[in-house]
Amino acid sequence: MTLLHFLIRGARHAGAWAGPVALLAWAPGANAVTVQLQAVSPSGRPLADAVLLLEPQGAKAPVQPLPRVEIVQQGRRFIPAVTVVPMGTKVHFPNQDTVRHHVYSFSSAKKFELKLYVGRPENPVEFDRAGVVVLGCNIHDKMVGWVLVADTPWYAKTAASGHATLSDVPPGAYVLRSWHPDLPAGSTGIEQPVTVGQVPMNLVASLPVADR
Ligand SMILES: [Cu+2]
Repeated sequence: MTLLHFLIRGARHAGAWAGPVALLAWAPGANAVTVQLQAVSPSGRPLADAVLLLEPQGAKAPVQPLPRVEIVQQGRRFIPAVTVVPMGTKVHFPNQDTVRHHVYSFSSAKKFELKLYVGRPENPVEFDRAGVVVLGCNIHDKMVGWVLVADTPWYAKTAASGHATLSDVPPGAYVLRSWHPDLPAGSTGIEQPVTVGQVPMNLVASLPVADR
């Protein structure tokens, strides 16, 4: 019996048969685990606003767009500065300043512009490709923000302590992709292979950002 046959038989016995073989790994699993992550600089300084993605090395897992996400313009800033969303999410860009903004991105993952506006633009922007989207404003050069578009359901942004938690991660082989705004422009993050087992685990992502 091949390994594949063994896996299918095992899944059938467990009542987890979910259709195509490629989706087997993502059938709801009782043995999914919690993964605790911390992002740090080379000297060990905790990094806030890092984005950590666990990307399956095999078949992709389906992602569910989030229903309501906003990136506010306030005080001539994007708030939050870093946003991570699953692919397909529509993001609103309400301007709460009295000055007009002209939000745009030239990034390959999403090119768009919201021409000079105040208040709430009628239409949200759909982020339909995975990658790093850099936000700017045509009027205010110093305004910068980032949208990380995830092609995996296991994504998180670190808190001030550098920590983040991913829940319900099925055991398997992954790439941990770690990104932070202080990485060189154009970086899509640092990749490291990771194996998730049957028990909760802790991972540290060391990011080559300059220490301030
Ligand atoms: Cu502006």
